[in-house]
Order: sequence, then structure tokens, then C-alpha cells
Amino acid sequence: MKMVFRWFGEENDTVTLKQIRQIPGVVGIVWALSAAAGEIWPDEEIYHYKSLIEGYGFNIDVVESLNVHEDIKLGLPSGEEYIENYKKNIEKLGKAGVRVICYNFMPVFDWIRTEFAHPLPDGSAGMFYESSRINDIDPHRLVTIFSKSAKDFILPGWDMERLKHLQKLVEAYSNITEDDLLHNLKQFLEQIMPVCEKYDVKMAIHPDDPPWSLFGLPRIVRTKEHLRRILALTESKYNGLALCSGSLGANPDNNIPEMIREFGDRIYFAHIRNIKRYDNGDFIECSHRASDGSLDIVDIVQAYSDIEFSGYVRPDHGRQIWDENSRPGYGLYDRALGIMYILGIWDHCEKVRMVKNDCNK
Ligand code: CS2
Ligand code: MN
Repeated sequence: MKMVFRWFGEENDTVTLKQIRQIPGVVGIVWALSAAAGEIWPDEEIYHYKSLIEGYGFNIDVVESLNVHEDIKLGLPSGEEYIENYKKNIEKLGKAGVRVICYNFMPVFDWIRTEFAHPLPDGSAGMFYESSRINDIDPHRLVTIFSKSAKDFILPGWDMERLKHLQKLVEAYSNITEDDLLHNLKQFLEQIMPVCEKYDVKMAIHPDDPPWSLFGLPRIVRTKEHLRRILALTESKYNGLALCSGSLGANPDNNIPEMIREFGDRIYFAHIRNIKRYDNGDFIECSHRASDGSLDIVDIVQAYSDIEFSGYVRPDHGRQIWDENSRPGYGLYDRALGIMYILGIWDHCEKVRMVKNDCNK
């Protein structure tokens, strides 16, 4: 596996490339420009980031996210132009050296939590999802809570310009079923696959977070069955997955190691995050350590080792620890701890595998 670290850019992150360089094992930066969905990324900015990141000895192989315009998800005729723009971006990024693009197909919202910094027993804080609050919350209020607590950062997927038109956006989906959304994803993938193949850029779809429908919106990336269906949408293997343990794992029926074994070589990007689930459906993001949460991160990393995973992996959201004041979920300290935990398990599994291989010779 190739360990990478998400970084939001010079003016949009509290963490520096200099700091990331001192985390053992990190070989690449997961990056993006803060452009709105549908925009064409300017070459000057792409190459500015490329030289900056490579200057620190990192690769720029993974972009997260190149957001999909809502008109594409809605299957509107106006989406055609945005698909053309998407193709141009794939070409530009491919030429610059990007090998994987992580994206999502969640209508209107990206990930959703009801609280950014919920206290954990040890005095740290994690992002929290409280079911009872979601059910009475009106989506507008949710956006207000987010924009207030997000301070000065633009959160991934929470493009405020777009969310100003929230009411209209949510209404636009009232007649869209899951099948329609899947159909629109197929249309999108069929059109971009030839470009992905030509420029050798793999697409990795991120699961819905949390993995169930909210506010009556359709969601199609939330179970093993959904993932199977998505992979079957195209002939091309450039259509693949970003398997996010913390997103899928909020539903106890989703067995992550099983998914890793089934989807194996179609997983181009692994997000590893632990969460603690409560019986009432609430969950909180906790440390990566298996015993701290509901997901067995040891089994998850073991599964990646068993399939000899050679793709990219990153620690996902971390807690807020040691008084760090960072973007929610994306501080330096807890993600660095997560990396050391993941690599500790990985190195051990690899060693055992090699010893076994030697014994079988
Ligand atoms: C997130 C998402 O959990 C995560 O990885 O932070 O915002 C993710 O980056 C997007 O859904 C991918 O498009
Ligand atoms: Mn994720």
C-alpha cells in the first residue's frame, strides 16, 4: 500500500507540507484545487501545486475531490457541458501525473454530522452524528450550523455558493429514484471512461456518508450490493472504488474486510477511519485503534495485506487532540497517530506473509 495524506492547499489548511514530511511512511499528497463543481481547473494552479508538492518529495498521484456538478447527478441536459468540463479536467490531471481521482455521487450534500467537536471521555473531541437531531433538523439549519462552526475553512463538499440554492436543489430530486440516480451515474461513467483510459486516470467513487438516505434524497453507494452494481456499470476497469471504512462502517450490516476481499483490485483508494456506533444509530469518530471503536481496524488492514493491496491509502478523519485548532477532522496529530497504527499493523502482516511464503517454498 502507498500511504498518502490529504492536504487542502496553502491557504486552506493549518497543516504544512513540512510537517507532513516528518510523518513516517507518507509518500504522496492527496490534493485538490478549491474550485466549484463544474469548473475547469486552471493549468497554472495545477502546475503550481505539482511543483510545490513534488518539491517536498511527495507524489501528486491522488486528487480528492473533483466534484461532480449537480446537473450531472440529476441527469439534466445542462449536465452535458459539465461532463465535457469533467473530461477536460481528467485529461489535464492525467497529463500532470495524477493516477486516481476520488469523487462522490451524493445528491446535494457530501458527508453529514450534527457536531464537529463532540467531547470524548479522554478530553479529545470527534465528529458526531446524532440521529435524533438529524431527524428534526431542516437541511437549511444544518448548513447554518456547519458554516458557523467551520470557521474560515471551506469544508470538502460544502461549497457554500451551491448550498445557497439548497431548497431548489433538494426539490429537484423529489422525482429522482435510486434507479434514476444509478442511471445518471452510468451515463456519466460511460462518457468519461475513454478519457480515463487514454490518460491513465482511475476513478474511485467514495461511499455515502452516512450510508443511508437523508432528507428523502436518494443514495446509491452505501452497501455491498450497491458497490457491485456500480462496478458492473461499465466494462472499463477504470471505474473503481474509494473504500471508506468509516463511512460504510456506520451501518453495522456492512462488513468492511469482506468488501475488501470481494472488490480487491477494483479498490484504488482506501480510507481508513474508526467510528464508535451506538445502539440508537448515533456514531462518533474515534481514534483509529480497534479497541476504541466499533470497527476492527486490525482485521481491515489484515484484509488489505491478504489481497496484497498496492493502491493508495490514507487515514481518514482524525479527532481533535492536544489543543490543535485545525479543519474539522483534518488535523495533523490524530491523523499522524492513525498512520503509525495502520503502518504498524501493515508491517506486521507483511512480515508474517513473507515468512509464510518462505516456509512454503
Ligand atoms: C470525506 C469526504 O470522508 C471523507 O473522505 O472527507 O468529503 C470525501 O472527501 C468526499 O466525499 C469524496 O468526494
Ligand atoms: Mn472517506
